[in-house]
Amino acid sequence: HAEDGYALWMRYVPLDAALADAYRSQLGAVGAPDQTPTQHAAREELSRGLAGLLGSAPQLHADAGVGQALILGTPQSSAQLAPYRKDLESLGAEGYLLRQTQLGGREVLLVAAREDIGVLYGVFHLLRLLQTGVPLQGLEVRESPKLKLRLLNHWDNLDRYVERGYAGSSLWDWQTLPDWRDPRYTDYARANASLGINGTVLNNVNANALSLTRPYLLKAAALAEVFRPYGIRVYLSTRFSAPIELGGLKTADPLDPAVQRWWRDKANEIYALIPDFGGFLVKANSEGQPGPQDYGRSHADGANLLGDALAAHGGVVMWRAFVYAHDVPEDRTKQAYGEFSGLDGAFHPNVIVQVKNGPLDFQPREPLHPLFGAMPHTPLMMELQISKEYLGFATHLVYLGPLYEEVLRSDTHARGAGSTVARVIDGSLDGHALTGIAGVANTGTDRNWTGSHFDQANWYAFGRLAWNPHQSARDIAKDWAAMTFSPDPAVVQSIVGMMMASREAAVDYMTPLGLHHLMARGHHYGPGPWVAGGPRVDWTSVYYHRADRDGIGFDRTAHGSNAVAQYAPAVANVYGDLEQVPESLLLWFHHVPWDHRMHSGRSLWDELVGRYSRGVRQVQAMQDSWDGLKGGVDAPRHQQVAAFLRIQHNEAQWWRDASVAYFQSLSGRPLPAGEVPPP
Ligand code: GCW
Repeated sequence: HAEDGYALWMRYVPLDAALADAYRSQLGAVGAPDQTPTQHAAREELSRGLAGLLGSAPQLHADAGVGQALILGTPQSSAQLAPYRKDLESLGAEGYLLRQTQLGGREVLLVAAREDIGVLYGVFHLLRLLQTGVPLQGLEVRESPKLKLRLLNHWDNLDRYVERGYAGSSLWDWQTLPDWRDPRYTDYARANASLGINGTVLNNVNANALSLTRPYLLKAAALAEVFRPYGIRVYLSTRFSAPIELGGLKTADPLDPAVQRWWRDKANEIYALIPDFGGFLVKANSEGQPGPQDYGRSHADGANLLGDALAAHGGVVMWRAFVYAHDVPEDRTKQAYGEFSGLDGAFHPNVIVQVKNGPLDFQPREPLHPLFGAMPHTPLMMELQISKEYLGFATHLVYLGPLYEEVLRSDTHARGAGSTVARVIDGSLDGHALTGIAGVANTGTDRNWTGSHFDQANWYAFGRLAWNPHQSARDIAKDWAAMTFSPDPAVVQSIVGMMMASREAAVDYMTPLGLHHLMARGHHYGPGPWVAGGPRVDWTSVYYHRADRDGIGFDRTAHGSNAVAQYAPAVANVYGDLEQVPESLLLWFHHVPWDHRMHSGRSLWDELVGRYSRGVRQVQAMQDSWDGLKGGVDAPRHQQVAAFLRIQHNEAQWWRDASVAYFQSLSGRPLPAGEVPPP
């Protein structure tokens, strides 16, 4: 059923007749080798796509020959592509070329690559062009990924509960693996390959050591086999204390030879079962997880222990920088930098440090993480959250493309202006070959994969930006809307308009002007700016907003926690200066009196209330746009999105009213006229 969302952006529904005719004449007979599983996958996808879009499957020939209009392959697999060997070499192991050219006096379209996986990526690219109605005349596309590791991180537990997951249970049915390979695993691999995602960490970073036992490794090996033709490697989150829990050792001290031997043996066992195993992801000494500091060792000691165990096999360690201690001596946003910046250069070559986009925790808006640009001798990858833990779960329509784009384009100034986060993680700023990005997956067993139709866009946008972090969130939204809903330009325009405004709307009705972590305790859904007390001060809201009768905001300037000093001077000077800080981050960095004059001329208090109201109005505007799409979008999906928007509208008002009432109890100021309707 094309309307239930299962097909994601690979719906391949019939194109407009004139367009289909034009394409058909250019794509009739196809030469595509069928010797390897990846070649097979490319043929299958092409057939499926063309059959759906054009109404008839192409004639597929295993040998490229005369008269074929479309030729798929590598210089090895297709003799006709041999002259392109040098050119294709330059595109690397995963790159590809789409080119319309003359061959034997005839027009042909080439989907060519150095390796089979590039051909599969090229097929997905070609199908995207057809789905979005791009003419093939004179086509010349040269693509290769800007990042090496393009990964999903699943926070999936072995009992199939997904931590911070809002789309059902884990896709991995551990109980029936390895014998039963749910066809959905293949569709998962297709979806990822369509974006160029080339790895998946199967289990939660809050890891259960059992995932490293033989029965679970056999299950992971079965998944790896399903994913392999699609260029996707399997990785595992590891529990640092596994040598104790599984190996019966007395310690997990990284400098202990028995511990080192245990990890080496474990790595050997894994690679015997999964020869292309990707490596380990580790959360250590954070939120109660075990780690090297338990033995007085550093993060580098811990990471290098695992790195050394994997090195002989070509595996990598992704060591997370999301750490904070139990006793909070100071501003929590400063802790990761405090623990890691001094270790720059101390990590072994197959270790990469995985840093969240911002210094706190996946808030609707955060400044860039200060570690970006601060560790030039260490490869850093970025972790984004696709699952909307702090952004209304799967119910609220919030397109995260603009959030991702904002951090990627943020300038660290580490090597002067233009030292963007994108250039830190693509390795170009400091000359690193090991590069990467990870997204915390939003997938689950829900029929539509992500819990809502629009949350598919966040998986999509993450994947496209992982391939090339310099792309535009708006362009990506256009492709997604055309492929997922309708290529009709009016429909696309309206949907893209909704998507592009949606993130700022959520910021406005949840945490405007740089406020953060005001969600209800624990589950993080709905407002809780009053949350105080409890086990940890940095799990409360009052710790972050610091509102009182005089003002609001967290002073992170030199007069306060001085978190600004963790940034390069050019950045610190802007953020630390009340006159220069962007208003979007004002209360992240400053404690400001309620009567402070804002750019609008209004007082901070009036502006704050105004932002909450603007967020609600924006949701209303999304509802209006969506109502206008009745008939342009199929009824089942239209109805569900409309219902979710009603929920979002109610809850945006809930956020506004609860937040404004709470802050008013502190500010003691009247509501500005016309902003909040009387109850
Ligand atoms: O965002 C917080 C989440 C935790 C998560 C942690 C982390 C996996 O609330 O659920 O644990 O971050 O990233 O480790």
